[in-house]
Amino acid sequence: MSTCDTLKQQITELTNEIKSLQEDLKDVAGAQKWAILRQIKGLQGKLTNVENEFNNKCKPPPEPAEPVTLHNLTLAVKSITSIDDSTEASADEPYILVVAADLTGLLPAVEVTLYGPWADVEKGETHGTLAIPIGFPESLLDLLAAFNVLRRPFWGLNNKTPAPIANVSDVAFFVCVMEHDDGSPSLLRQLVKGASTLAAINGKTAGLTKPDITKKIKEAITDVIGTPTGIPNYDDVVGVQQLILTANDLNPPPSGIRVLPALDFGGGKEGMFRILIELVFAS
Ligand SMILES: [Ca+2]
Ligand SMILES: [Ca+2]
Ligand SMILES: [Ca+2]
Repeated sequence: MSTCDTLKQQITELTNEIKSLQEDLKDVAGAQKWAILRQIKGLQGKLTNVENEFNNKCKPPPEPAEPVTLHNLTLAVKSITSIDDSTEASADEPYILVVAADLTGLLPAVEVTLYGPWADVEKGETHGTLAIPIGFPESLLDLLAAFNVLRRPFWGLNNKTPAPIANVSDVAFFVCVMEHDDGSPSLLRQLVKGASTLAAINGKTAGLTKPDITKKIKEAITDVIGTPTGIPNYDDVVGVQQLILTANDLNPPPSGIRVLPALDFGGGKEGMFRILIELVFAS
């Protein structure tokens, strides 16, 4: 008889013994009752020990976890809507910087993608990004970008290739909305990229957890985003928000395309803008 069979038998015997003593309780009183109760308590202790031993030695190994299916996907800014305009006289010219960080490598990788500025955005208007036609020659992209805000993905980090996200905590995304005046959006992009890359690498080499590295990146962005990049009228910060994905976002819907919940920015004198982010599954 195997150890497990022996233990199983002991469990049955102890359980039956306890049951029959509990039956006996009905017919007795006083000291006799207390004696039986003590006996039951002792047997129950033994039963627990045997059950624990059985569970440790004899439980079948857990089923291997379902292999996680990784999907290649892109994330990009789909549109910007002016809910309320800024207090300045002329139409707004919002632009967006998206900071994307992959925290999985030995050293984290960071890219910052610039969308816009959109010229002449009035209250109530929605301006979309232009989806790059499939097979569009890469050599002509800059030409296309001269007249349109392109829907270049901010994920994968090469602004091009769909890439998987195994776990939502493996990545950190921040969306920064600016209002263009005399500043330089491309210079600000470089400043934000430098600061957030440094924060990510410092956090990683200091042994911080992914959520703590994410916090450090956010602090670095907050510190640098208001840097003047042109005079006399500095570009204005409308807002900075973390884009948080849920595990469910990573499951492809039947259409393969998911628009994430809207992100609203501002509400003060720099206006209020609503940003939509599109997640497209390539596989
Ligand atoms: Ca302004
Ligand atoms: Ca402006
Ligand atoms: Ca300004």
